[in-house]
Amino acid sequence: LPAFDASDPLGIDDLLGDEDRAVRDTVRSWAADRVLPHIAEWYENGELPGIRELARELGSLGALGMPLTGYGCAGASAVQYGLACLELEAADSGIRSLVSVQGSLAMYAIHRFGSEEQRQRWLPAMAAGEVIGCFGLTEPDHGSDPAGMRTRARRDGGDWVLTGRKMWITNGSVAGVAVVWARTDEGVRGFVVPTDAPGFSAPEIKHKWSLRASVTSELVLDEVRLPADAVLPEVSGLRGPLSCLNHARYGIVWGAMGAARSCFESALGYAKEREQFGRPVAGFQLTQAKLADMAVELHKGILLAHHLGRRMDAGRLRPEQVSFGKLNNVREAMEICRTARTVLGANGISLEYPVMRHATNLESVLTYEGTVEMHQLVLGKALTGLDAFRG
Ligand code: TGC
Ligand code: FAD
Repeated sequence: LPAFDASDPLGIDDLLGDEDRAVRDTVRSWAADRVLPHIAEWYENGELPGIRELARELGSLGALGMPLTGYGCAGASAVQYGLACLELEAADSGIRSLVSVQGSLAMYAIHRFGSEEQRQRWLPAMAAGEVIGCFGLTEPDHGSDPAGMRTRARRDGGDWVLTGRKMWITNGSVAGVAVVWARTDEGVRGFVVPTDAPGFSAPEIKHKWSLRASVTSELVLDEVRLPADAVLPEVSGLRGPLSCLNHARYGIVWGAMGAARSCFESALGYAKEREQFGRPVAGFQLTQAKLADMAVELHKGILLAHHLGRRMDAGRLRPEQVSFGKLNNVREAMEICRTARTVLGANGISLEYPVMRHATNLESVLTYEGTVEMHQLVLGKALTGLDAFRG
């Protein structure tokens, strides 16, 4: 029998091929080199300095729009994209967010629903990380229920004119292009908005106590005039943005386990070193129970992510299954981080260790891309056939 591997107790590595391992190891070593030495400082300062350089490096790695094909994208498998998300979020959720929004939301929207001209214009530069994208769906008064959005696009001669506000938009202030969803006379439509368009501004949201190493912004659209071909031609209705969300949520299923792995490793290492009552705290049964439970949920979660990845690669992944994964893995990741925090005692609250940073990040991850309650209700509807969203 192979030896027991504390970092892979279920032998999940056996599910990977050589290329999968190469993707995982490349992203892991990039994050170790470019993110981990600085992340505590960035987090403390509430900034992501050098975001444009980081984006270009992520582009060189092929991490932007990774599973998309053509237009400079890597054409990787869904499993490989997932492995990359896990490694990036093991460094920090903010870095995975940058990649999710760029690839799974902004680029995916243009790739799937855009015209050939839109794809040619934006995707190669976005895949290279030369242009950063953002995705504006949420509004100040409409988060979980985007069907109520107020941002409006009206036709004026051959042009579109957009007016409204989007809120909590990742990458907003640094984006060169925004995919903005707006109400029109023909239902909800997506618009590709160059951020230098007159009337567009993206003030950064400050005072966040989560996702501090991530740019989060408001988008203000004040009579932004766009040409007729700014609309994404291939979709109308909420199916457009919600299809993009499936892909970003899928990345989070993996990513959350990265944050959890980092916390587990931190707790295990600490418990073996830290002595109390004359012995390592890892030797106490109560600590071992915590470590065992954390390992069980961590590796179950990774296995679930693999399963969903294989379904996505086979073209058989249903949105309800993505909800299943996001609901479970983010919730369990939070539990793992909180338990890890207790194992580290007072040091658990220090930025010297990654645990509290991951735990506070996961508060956002639990809410964005559909709150935990939305995913419970998606599953509840699938299980019962009854829609509990509206009264
Ligand atoms: P409903 O009536 O059920 O559906 C409307 C239309 O959409 C279709 N649809 C989907 N299509 C693809 N994938 C899905 N997951 C879909 N869910 C629904 C549906 O078939 C229908 O199509 P059609 O053609 O028949 O019209 O919609 P509803 O109004 O009842 O809402 C359902 C609900 C609540 C699940 C949905 O609104 C929802 O998911 N709300 C949560 C909103 C959300 O997740 N926002 C995320 C914003 S982006 C973000 O957070 C980025 S953070 C990124 C980062 O930094 O990492
Ligand atoms: P609300 O919808 O107001 O919900 C408040 C509470 O009520 C939640 O607990 C919710 O689950 C619950 N609730 C609502 N309706 C029901 C119901 N029917 N039944 C039971 N409970 C219900 N959005 C973007 O479009 N693009 C981005 O790039 C983006 N990035 C983000 C980055 C960060 C750091 C954060 C924190 C958010 C980001 N978001 C983004 C917004 C995010 O998607 C929304 O916050 C999320 O969808 C929830 O919306 P809300 O905050 O308005 O909460």
